[in-house]
Amino acid sequence: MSETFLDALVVGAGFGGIYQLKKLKDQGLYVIAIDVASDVGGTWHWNRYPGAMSDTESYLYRYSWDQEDLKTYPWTKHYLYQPDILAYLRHVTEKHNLRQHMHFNTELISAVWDDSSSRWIVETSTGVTYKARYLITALGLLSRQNLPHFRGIDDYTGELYHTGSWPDNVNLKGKRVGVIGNGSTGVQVITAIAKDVKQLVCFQRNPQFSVPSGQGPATPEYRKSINNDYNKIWKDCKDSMFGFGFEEASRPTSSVSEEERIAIYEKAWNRGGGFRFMFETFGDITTDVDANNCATDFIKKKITATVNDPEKLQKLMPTQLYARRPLCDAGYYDQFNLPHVSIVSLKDTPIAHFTPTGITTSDGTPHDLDVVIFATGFDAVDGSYTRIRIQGRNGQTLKDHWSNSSGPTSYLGLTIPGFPNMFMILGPNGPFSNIPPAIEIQVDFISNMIADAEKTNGAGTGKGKTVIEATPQAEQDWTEMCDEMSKGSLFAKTDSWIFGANVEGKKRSVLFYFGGLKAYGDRLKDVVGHGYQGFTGL
Ligand code: NA7
Repeated sequence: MSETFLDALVVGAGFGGIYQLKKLKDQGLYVIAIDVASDVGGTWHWNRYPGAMSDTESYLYRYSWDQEDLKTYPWTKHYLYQPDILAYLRHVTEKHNLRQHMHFNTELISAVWDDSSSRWIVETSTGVTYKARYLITALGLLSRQNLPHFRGIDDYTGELYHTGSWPDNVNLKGKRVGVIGNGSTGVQVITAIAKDVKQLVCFQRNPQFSVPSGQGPATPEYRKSINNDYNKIWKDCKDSMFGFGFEEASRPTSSVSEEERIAIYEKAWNRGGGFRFMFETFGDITTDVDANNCATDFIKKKITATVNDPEKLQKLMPTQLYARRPLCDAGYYDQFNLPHVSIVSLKDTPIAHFTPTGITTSDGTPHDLDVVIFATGFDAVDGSYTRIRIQGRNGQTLKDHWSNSSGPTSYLGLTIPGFPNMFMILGPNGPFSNIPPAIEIQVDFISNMIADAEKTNGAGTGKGKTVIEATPQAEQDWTEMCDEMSKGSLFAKTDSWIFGANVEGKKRSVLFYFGGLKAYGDRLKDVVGHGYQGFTGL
């Protein structure tokens, strides 16, 4: 048991935590980052399943602030696989000497605000208590696994994995494998393992739309052109809605002839990229049902042209709007032409129960399986928070605070009244966009705010009493605006983690700010320009 007094504690050593740690170190604060994992990486430490890949293009799935690194750090494909991203994050950690300020295998057990000392008292699994003036949580959007319970699951004697905590050295070769779930993860894992396994049974609740990823080698010429343009690329990225590095279309679907429309879809299909297909072709796919239908007609024809078996085709054919997180793949639908790959529609025959040897569906069919893979996603966004005890003023926990409102709330996706000096990276109602640039915008804001607060206290003295807190009104206004903004989006009309509608018993509510990255960044500048509007203590 020991106590460590800190200026700031960063919780999490993924993309957000690494950058936050660096910023506050550079500002002269005494700061430590902790992580339950044994090393850096966050999401990319845990999600080691076969085929795990970021579908943000390589040149933008990184930090923008190290110019030298941007131009020299090697990448050879248009998208990065999990090992590439992990290697990159380790490299950044080493290059900037951050590891010495990180404590791994350290789980946050509770964080309690102490009014008398104006510090967060953070208990950890190692027995060390941190007493920090600032608490910055970089817990990740997608870190708490969704593990649905099925009857008899404890009796199952085969191997069982969730993709979000994939162990090393899993061998699927020659085995009978079942995969539950077909979101981004399921599509990636199914595509990656299909050829190697003896039998693959895909348990699918709702078919989704997936387009080709366009993964492939990035030529030296391509890399050179990116390098020459990086300043503009990052500016354009942060000035865009979604931050994926392309110009988002504004033209409505109906503004072009049918022939032209098909040509635009076809071009996007051949180029590849889920975000590109959804946001680079037409500006109204996710806001207008007719536009959405035009896009889905096109994708459905592609699925039909790919899948040979009429029964499999019928099961794979989506019936909902194209308004979940867009998916892309490296030949997902093709895998179903392999005779040993089958699909079970859980809409028709739900999982009845597990048995010692596999899964039995409601029609009584036993599926004998050596391995079952849960690609069932995450209790996203607020799920990362409600699993731990974070207690603010007056003994109120974050869980209480959120259960008293219509859902998880925040001011700017960053702070919550009653939880002073606590800042969330990617908290509820932060921007719906490519993650690394959103993280940078938030970390820069938090760091500047802390720097401004420290000016009156003297950095590193550990004696500061600055207490920054969002006002309840600011939280309410932000939440109402996020709610209102989301109503125009078709994403709100489909059930997915983006609205908390994927986990049994979870309240459906808005979890993102849908105004886009630029508007979000502008709003933060505005808040600063108005003397930290919506905050007290500065
Ligand atoms: P997702 O996108 O939430 O997908 C989870 C999948 O698991 C999806 O197909 C779900 O079906 C399915 N699921 C969830 N619960 C069940 C139960 N109880 N029974 C059967 N099937 C179930 O998670 P991912 O990991 O794929 O992706 C999450 C994000 O990570 C992704 O958006 C990227 O940003 C990275 P459903 O469609 O809900 O019917």
